[in-house]
Amino acid sequence: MTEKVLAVILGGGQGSRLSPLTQTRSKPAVPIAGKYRLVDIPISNCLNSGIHRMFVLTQFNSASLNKHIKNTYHFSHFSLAFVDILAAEQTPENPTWFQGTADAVRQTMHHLLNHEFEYVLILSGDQLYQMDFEPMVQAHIDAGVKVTLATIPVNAKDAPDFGILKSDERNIITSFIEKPKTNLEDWTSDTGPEMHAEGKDYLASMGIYIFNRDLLIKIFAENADEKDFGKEIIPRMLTEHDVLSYQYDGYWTDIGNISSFFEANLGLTDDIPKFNLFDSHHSIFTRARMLPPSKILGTTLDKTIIAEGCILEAKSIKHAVIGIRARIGTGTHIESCYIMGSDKYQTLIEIEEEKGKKPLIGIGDNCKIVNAIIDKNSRIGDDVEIIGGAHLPDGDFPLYTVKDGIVVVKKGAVIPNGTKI
Ligand code: ADQ
Ligand code: ADP
Repeated sequence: MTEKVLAVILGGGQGSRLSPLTQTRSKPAVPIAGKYRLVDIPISNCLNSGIHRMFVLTQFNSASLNKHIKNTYHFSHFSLAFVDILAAEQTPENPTWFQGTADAVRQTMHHLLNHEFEYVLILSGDQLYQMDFEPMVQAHIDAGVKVTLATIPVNAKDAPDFGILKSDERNIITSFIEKPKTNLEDWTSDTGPEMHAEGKDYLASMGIYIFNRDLLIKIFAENADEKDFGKEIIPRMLTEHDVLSYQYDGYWTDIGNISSFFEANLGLTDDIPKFNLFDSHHSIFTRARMLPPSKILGTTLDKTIIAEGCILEAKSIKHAVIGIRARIGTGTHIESCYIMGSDKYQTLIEIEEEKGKKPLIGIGDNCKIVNAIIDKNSRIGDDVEIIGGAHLPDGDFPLYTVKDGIVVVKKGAVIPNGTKI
């Protein structure tokens, strides 16, 4: 696998769907599950599948992404392994940013071609799943095809958000439509009895592709105006080649917008989470930070995961993900929240100096926070109420954004004592 496959992780376009989390950082650097970043998921899946050479394509490069990759993924000098970030570059031939998923790969192809490989595995950067890519590569080789798509059964509600396809008895795709809005009934497939029982009658593209090296070079040479895999390249491939559908039946979810990101994070607190961080065969890797163990004083905790280095004095924390170095003051209630934590601790001297002048980093005393994402390094004062829910209309404000009833407090925001949202 290591020598045959090169992975390309699509790190995100404008990132507007995950805004404001992507206002100051690139999408792959968005913190997830208390201590990881989005990019750790596809990278870990590759490493667990024996794929050790990866490019992360990103629209804009951020200090945090570089630092995270540089500090996390260290390989032996004697191995071929690497994780390299390729940010959209302006060159005389390419005066613009990446115009779409295929354009991103096209514009960085010259970097890929410096390496030896037979297959390119193209992955999205905003999906939560633990998939072994080896059987998919093997199925691609065994079928003798030049393009393979990973596919997954979905229900009628989700189908309009995906590329939907139909395939024949050899799993060769016979038709494909990107995000169908009408005539869904024409697109049902035989997804198997278990999937039908769950109402998952449609076969969706997971946005995960394998291309043979030569074919990818040819595609880009011949069709310079095609910018997107789902909209343009895949539909055309069907007319020219056998394209294999590799059906995956494990847990997989897109986390490209605020509500799916929020649900996926809170889903980690389920009794048996669908995305299992405790599975040693599918470890998710991240930066080893050498943080102290979390300290909890007088807090009632329920259905909560807590990362390292936190100081929690809250009254209660229920159904929540608490990220690294989070500090939560006495008398505070937290429910259904993702608190990302912070990048540093304040020193005792800083705390003394700032006390009474501005809220400290973290969440103050006697607050009530429900249905919210609190981005890193924010300072939430005392007696603050942030109550998200269906009653709140969507909107973007200087300190926070509301999307689908979820309040997202922006990175580094200072929320004064007594604020009510
Ligand atoms: P979408 O997820 O809607 O559909 P898209 O927005 O093109 O597709 O993004 C795919 C991935 O590429 C995402 O991780 C995104 O962040 C990244 N990306 C997008 N534009 C980029 C750019 N300019 N530079 C770098 N990265 C970029 C696709 C397929 C569907 C399929 C779904 C499954 O088109 O057919 O069903 O994925 O999620
Ligand atoms: P993120 O994408 O996590 O929100 P950044 O781009 O700010 O954040 O980078 C985060 C990294 O920068 C962290 O790993 C942390 O070490 C460092 N960092 C950020 N802010 C500070 C700070 N105020 N003091 C020290 N280090 C910081």
